[in-house]
Amino acid sequence: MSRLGGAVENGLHDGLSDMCLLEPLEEDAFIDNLQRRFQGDQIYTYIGSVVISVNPYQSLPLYTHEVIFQYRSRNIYELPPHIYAITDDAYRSMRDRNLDQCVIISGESGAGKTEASKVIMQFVAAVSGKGANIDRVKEQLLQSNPVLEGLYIHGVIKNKNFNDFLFTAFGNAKTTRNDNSSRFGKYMDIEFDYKGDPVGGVITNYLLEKSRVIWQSKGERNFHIFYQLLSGADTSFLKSLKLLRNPESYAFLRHGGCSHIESVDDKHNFTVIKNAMKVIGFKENELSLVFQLVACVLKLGNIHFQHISNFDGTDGCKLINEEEVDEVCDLLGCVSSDLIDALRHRSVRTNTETVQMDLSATEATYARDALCKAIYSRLFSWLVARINDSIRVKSRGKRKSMGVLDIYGFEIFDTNSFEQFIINFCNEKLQQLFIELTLREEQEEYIAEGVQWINVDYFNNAVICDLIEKNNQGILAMLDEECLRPGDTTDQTFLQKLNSLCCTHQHFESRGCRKTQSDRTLPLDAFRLIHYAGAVTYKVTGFLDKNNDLLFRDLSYAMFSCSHPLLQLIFPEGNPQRSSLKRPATAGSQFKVSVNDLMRNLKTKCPNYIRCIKPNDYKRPGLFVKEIVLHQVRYLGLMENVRVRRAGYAFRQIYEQFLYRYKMLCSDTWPLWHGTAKEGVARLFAKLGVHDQDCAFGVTKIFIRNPRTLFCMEDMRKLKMEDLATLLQKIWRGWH
Ligand code: AD9
Ligand code: MG
Repeated sequence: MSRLGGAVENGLHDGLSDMCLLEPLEEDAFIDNLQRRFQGDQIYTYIGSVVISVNPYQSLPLYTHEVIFQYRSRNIYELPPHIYAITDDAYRSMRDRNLDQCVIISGESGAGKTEASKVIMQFVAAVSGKGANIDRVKEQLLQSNPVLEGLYIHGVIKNKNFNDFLFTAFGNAKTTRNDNSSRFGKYMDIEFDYKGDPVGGVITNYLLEKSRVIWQSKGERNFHIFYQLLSGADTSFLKSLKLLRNPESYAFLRHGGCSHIESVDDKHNFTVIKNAMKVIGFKENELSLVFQLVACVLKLGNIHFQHISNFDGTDGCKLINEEEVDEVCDLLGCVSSDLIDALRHRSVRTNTETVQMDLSATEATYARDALCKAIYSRLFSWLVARINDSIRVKSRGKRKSMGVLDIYGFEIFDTNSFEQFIINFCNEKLQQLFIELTLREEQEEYIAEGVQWINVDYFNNAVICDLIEKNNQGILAMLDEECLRPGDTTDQTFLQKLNSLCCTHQHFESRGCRKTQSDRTLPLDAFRLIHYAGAVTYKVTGFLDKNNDLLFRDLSYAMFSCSHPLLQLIFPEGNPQRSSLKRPATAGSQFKVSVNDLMRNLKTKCPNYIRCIKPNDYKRPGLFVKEIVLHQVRYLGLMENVRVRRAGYAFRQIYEQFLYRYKMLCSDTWPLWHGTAKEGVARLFAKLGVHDQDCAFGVTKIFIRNPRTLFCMEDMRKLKMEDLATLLQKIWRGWH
C-alpha cells in the first residue's frame, strides 16, 4: 500500500492528504491540516485508506462524469483523496480478487453520510456493466433511496444546487441540524455477478426514530411522507383517505411549527416518490394500502380522550371525537366499537380469567401514541421488506457483494437518553471492529511480507462493549431484568442496580458510586460511561419504558382483526390463534442481536471507512469552526484511528515504485540500477544513512516507521529536481 503519491505529490502546500504522515501526531496539527485542505476545497483526506470527508455545504465539481472516469481503475494514492478512489479500489478487489467489501460511513447528523453513500452508489453504477437487465437492477437499487431516505440519487450528479434536492419519503425528516436527516440506520448489500455487474441487493434498517411520529421539537418536522401526501395527492385520492389538505389540521404535524420547508417542493416530491415506488415494483393497490396507513396515523393523532370518573371511583375516559375513529375504521376495515374499546381499556390476564381495566385519559393517549408509532414503524419495516423482495437477487450462481453502512455516529447531547445509549453502543461495536480488522489487516500484511510485528499502544475498547452487552451482567441485561422483574421497578431501581454491580468498572461512573471527584458532579438520575471517544452522561428517565416498547395486547388484537391486509401482516402477534404469553424481545436486546448480526456480516468483508465531519452548525459553505470539528474528531476517535493505522510503520510501498521515485538521490542507483529493486532501495538507504530500526525490508515492500524519513527524502528529491531543471535549462540555452 503506497501512501506517497497522494500524500506528497498532491501537496504539502494544500495540507497533507494522509494524516498518517502527520508529524508530530497532535490534535492541533490534525485540525489545522483539515482546515487548510477544506479552505482549498479539498474536502477529502486519508487516514491510510480511511477517508475523512468534511461537508462543504456547497456543490463542488467533484462528482462529474469526467472525475468518475479519472478515478476509474487508478491506484488509490495516485490522485487526490476521494470517495471514488476507495470505492474503485474496493470494487476492483471485489470483482478481480473475489474479496467481498463493505464501506462503513459514520459521522454526526448533517455531516454528509447519506450524500457519501450516494456518491458510492453513483460510482458503482457508472463503472459497472451495461445492458437492459443490469440497468433495471441499477435503477431499482437507486430508486430505493427516495422511498426510504427521500433523496433522489441523480440529484448528486445533475443538481448543482444541493438545496434543490427532491426531498421525499418515509425515513427522513427535517431536523434543526439537517433538512433531510435520515432518522434510521441503513445497511445495504449490493450483490454482483462474476463480471462485477450488479444483480440485486438487500437492505437492513436499524432503529427508526419512531417517537418523531407523535412529537417533534420546535423547528423540526415529522417524516417527509406526511407532508408530501397532503400536498401532492389529488383531491379525489385525498378524499378517499378522508384527509384534509392543510397539514396544520393534524396534531402530529403541528408540534414543530414548520410544516413547510423553503426550497422543498413536497407536492412534486409526492410524484417522485410514487414513481420510485412503481419502478421498484409496488402495485397500484399496494400504494393505496400504504397511504391508507399513513392517513390513519394522522387521523388517530387527532383523537382525544376526556377524563371520566367511574362508579367505583376509579379513573376512566371517553372519546371526544368518535367520528374521526369511524373514518379511521372505514379505512382499516374494522368495527368502531372494537377499536374504541381497545383504546379505552386494557385486558389483564390472571391465572383464571381476563379482566378489563379502564384506562385514564392520559393512559389512553399513551396507548394511542404507542399504536401510531407501532403502525408507522412496522409499515416502514414492511416497506424495507417489500423493497428487498424486488431487489433481491433472483439469478443463481456465485455472487460477490459490497455493503454500505450509513448509520448515526457517536452522539452526545446536553441530555442523553436511551436512544443515545443504544447508538453509542453501536459505535463502540464499530470501533471494536475497526481495531480488529485494521490490526488483522496490518498483521496479515506483516506476516506476508515477513516483517516482524511490533506491539503498538492503542486503546482496546472491548472492555466497554462488554460492560454494555455482556450476557447476564452487562448494562443491557440489567435493564432487561428490571423490565421483566415483577413488582415496582422504575428507572431509579435500574440505576440502583447498575450502581451495585458496575461501580468497580473503570468505565462506569455514577453519583451513587462515589469513586471519583467527577462522580459527585453527576445528577442523581444519571450514570456516565467513559466511551472510547469520551465520557457521556446518560439520564435514566424513560429507559425502562423505551426498552419495554410495549403495545397493549388489546391494540394488537384490534389491528389484526381489521380487514386491511397490511395490518394483518404487520401485527401478527394479534392473531388469537398464535397468541402466546411469551413476551416480545425488548428494544435493547433486539438491537443487540441486530448489531451483532451486522458485525458478523461486516467481519466477513474487507472494510473501507468514510468518516464524515460537519464544519459548522449553520449549514454554511466555507466556514470551518475549529471547536466544532475538534469535538467530532474526538468523538469519531480519529486520532485513535491514526494510531491504529500507523501501528508500527507509517508508510509502505512496493520496492519498484519506491526506487523509481527516489533513485535520483543516490549516484549508485541513478540513472540506472541493474540489481533487484529491493537491493536498490537497500543501497539507497545505506547512502542516505537511514537506520535499520527506522525501516524494514519486506518481501515486496519497503516499510518506513517515521514519516519524517519520507519527508526528508521528498525535500531532497525536490532540490535534485530543481538542480536538474536548472541544468537542463543551461543545456538548452547552450544549444540555442
Ligand atoms: V443525518 O445523520 O441523516 O441527519 P447525514 O446523512 O450525515 O445526516 P447528509 O448526507 O444528509 O447528512 O448531508 C446533509 C446536507 O449537507 C446535504 O443535504 C447537503 O446539503 C450537504 N452535503 C453533504 N455532503 C455534501 C457534499 N459532498 N457536497 C455538497 C453536501 N454538499
Ligand atoms: Mg443521513
